Amino acid sequence: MTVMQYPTRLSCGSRVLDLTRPHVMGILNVTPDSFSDGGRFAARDAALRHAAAMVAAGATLIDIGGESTRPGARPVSAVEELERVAPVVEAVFAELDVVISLDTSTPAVMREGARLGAGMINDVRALRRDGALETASDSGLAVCLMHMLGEPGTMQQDPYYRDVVLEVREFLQQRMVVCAEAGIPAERIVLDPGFGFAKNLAHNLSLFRHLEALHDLGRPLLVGVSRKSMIGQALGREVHERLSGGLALAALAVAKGAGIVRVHDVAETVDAVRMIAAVQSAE
Ligand code: 9MG
Repeated sequence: MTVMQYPTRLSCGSRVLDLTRPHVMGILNVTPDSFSDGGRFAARDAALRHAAAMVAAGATLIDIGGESTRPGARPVSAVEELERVAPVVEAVFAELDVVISLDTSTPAVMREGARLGAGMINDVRALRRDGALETASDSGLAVCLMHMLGEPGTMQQDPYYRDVVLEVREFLQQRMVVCAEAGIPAERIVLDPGFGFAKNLAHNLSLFRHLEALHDLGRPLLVGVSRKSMIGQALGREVHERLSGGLALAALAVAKGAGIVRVHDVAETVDAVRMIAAVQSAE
């Protein structure tokens, strides 16, 4: 089992994450197909109830996103994205003791989300949209930089790597350099290899097997594999049948030293992570 040597705290706005133990991040999608029945306030309240249930189940971060990153998803305007996430960020910050992670690449959403209480920016584009670096820098928040080639709409069209582990590592290292130049120090950064983003099954499996190769970048790792197609492809399972595969991968990620796992099924994942902690703290 892997014991990591990271700093023990990650400052996330007004809240702090204790990095001496692994964390479970609950996914809260606020796209129209998730909580839209019954109007704006009903949608906000339903999202808040779901967030509260995930926190009660042990999530210490909630990742709130208003733009789907699935292949082929319709792009949304900054205004639309903000209308979806802002009320939910505000309500979760007011009601729940949890770190709010904002799943966005959009500077206007980062700025307003930070004002409303978000503690982390989770950007699948690793701050490559115009203005994102400067906005994230000014926010003072923690930032999760994820690896992806291209855009979500087209990223799965024949992705190619000579050496996926090396290239993902180089990409993340390079983004850390760019971040440092923009005033985002390493202490604010979390790194994510981006499972399922511009990667086929062989890439995903190889990257997972060699996850430890990212540790010497010196930052906590976030792993998101919950219900993803790599599980479907490896096991021949539909989306609703991927819990066991997802739990196995979440447990393996934590055993390999990941600091945060991003999941839909919080209660089950928290049990798996706690079980690993129990073994790791034994004599
Ligand atoms: C938004 N989102 C979807 N999948 C993700 C993953 O694997 N990592 C991060 N950081 N964000 C993700």
